[in-house]
Amino acid sequence: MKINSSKYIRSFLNVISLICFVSIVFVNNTNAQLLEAPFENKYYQIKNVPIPADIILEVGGMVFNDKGQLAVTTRRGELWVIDNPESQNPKYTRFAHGLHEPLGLNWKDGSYYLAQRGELTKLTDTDNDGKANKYENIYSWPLDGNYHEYSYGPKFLPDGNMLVSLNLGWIGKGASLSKWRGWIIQISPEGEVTPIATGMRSPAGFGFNAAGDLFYTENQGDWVGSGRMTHVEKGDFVGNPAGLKWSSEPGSPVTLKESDIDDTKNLSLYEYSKQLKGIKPPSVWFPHTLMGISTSDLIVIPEGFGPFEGQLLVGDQGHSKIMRVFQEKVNGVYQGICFPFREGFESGILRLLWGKDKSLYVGMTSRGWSSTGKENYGLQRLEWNGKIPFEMKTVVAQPDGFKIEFTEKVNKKLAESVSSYSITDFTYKYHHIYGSPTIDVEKKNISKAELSEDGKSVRLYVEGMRNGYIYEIKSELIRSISNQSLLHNKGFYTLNEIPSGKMAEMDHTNNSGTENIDIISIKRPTKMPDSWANGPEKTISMETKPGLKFSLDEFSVKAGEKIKLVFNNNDDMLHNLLIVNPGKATEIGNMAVNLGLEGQNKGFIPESTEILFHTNLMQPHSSDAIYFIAPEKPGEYEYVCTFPGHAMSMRGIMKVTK
Ligand SMILES: [Cu+2]
Repeated sequence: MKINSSKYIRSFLNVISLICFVSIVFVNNTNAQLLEAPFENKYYQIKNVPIPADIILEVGGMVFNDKGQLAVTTRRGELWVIDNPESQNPKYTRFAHGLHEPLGLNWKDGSYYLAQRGELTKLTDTDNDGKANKYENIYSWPLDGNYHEYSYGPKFLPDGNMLVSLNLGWIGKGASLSKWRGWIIQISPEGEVTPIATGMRSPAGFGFNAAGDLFYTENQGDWVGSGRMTHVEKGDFVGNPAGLKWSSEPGSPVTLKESDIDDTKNLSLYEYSKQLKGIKPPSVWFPHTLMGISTSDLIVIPEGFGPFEGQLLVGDQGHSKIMRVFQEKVNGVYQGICFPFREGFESGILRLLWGKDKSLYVGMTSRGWSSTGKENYGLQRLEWNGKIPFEMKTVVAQPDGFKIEFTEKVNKKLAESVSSYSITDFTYKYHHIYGSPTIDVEKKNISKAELSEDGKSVRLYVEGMRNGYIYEIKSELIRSISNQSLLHNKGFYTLNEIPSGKMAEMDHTNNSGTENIDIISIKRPTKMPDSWANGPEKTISMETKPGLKFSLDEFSVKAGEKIKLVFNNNDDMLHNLLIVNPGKATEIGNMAVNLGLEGQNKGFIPESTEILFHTNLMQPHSSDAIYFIAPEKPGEYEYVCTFPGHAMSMRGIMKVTK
């Protein structure tokens, strides 16, 4: 194995200290997020694949070899081969070790192929002893050593060439610190490289849809308002400008330069793509915290896994859940809708793979990244029991609305009542800032709902359809003819193209989102009161530390003391800090999650008298200072970050003493 040893060590140390998955680690520990699991379990059951106690199976890649054995690479650099993974007694054999965080695995013609951090490697067992003895370097790419330089793949193209996706590094923003970081590149079996597309930030999942077109999934971050998936074709630029650093290199099919990209302030990526040629907006957005928080693998649903053949399943690392995606092509452009599908997995989902028995293998890891599922790693299977869930099966765009197809016949009276539905559209800003509030939120008027003759589809007539917006489509009051409620009653449709004819006017002036989410509130006193002639009596300096924690677990103040609290968000994700009454952190955290679409605009600060003071919702590497008088009543007050998913771990105690 050819590895530049000094870089290897440097990078390895960074891995040990790594703080986050693709820089977004929004765990959601709220119980609210798991309410659907018992209902989903009536149709899709999660089964454990036993893992021996001495194996730390932090899944990075998974593939079945031609003997039907399940092969798994781990973030610890091992490759395990598992016999009978569907049984209660699977047999694990270590095939290789000493690999550098391989986050992908494939198999072809008797060899494994995997992306280590710095190279594409072929592993072969030439003497048939069950262990790799031939390590071939197919191609090495340079590494800076930054912890965030994850590498994924490979995926095979029909012609035998391979695709690898390369994460950006993170230096307070996404940065392409070495060549082709932020790109998907193609590598031939002989090691010849062809760059394909850039604009990737954290491309943990990529693969092909049923038609064989390439898609990749992206995680929220700088220039990326929310998780999303994008159809990738050669020459595309898909959003994060850091990788454009290399667009002038020989072989680059991308013509845009980094300097071509403006920080648009108020435009969505879609709107900007209409102004600047060469930008590819996503086919489907996964609204942040509403669908998931860190998008991972994508895989086509085969026949025999419910009524969704040909659709896609997409994993979410931080929410330990799987989403379902239906896409259509309008005017040659992909667009479609995402729905919740199955939550409640035991750790953070990174990899999805179909078994021969039509069960879905789910490979998981959350060390340093966190996830709703509490385990550090895991391997589970998802089985379908043959029962058809009552769901919105597909949603297709119409010139003036949508057509929803259900998996069963629906109650006609409810289906034809417009009040059974609600539709709201919105979008995200395209800017250098991490994430985005939802902007231009508009509740739509549904003028008519028509049930089809077969009783399974409803045509909704929606006024004011807007290209480039994300549509939250809820069918809360719909019932099947057997009076069932929908298993999931909402989805998010990304409308890139309104089909034929009628085109709604786009209004570029109505960008009402709050810039930088500067929360104006008397509970956020950022100016020292004039009466504090001698300044604060005590200054508390708070930062973050890895694992979704504040730097201080507790601090003490005296009742009535004049306090300056400085919160320096030295992390690579968004955080806030709220001081709340004793025992109220969990309740306030849940209220923040329930703000839904409005959450980010409000800085995830709910309205409650239990909140005493709070900071802004802080961008990475920014700080906020607040001035307040400590409560007169002694007690153990709490402070908590209410960014969805953080509240359970990111909290501490403010002891107020006499
Ligand atoms: Cu936080």
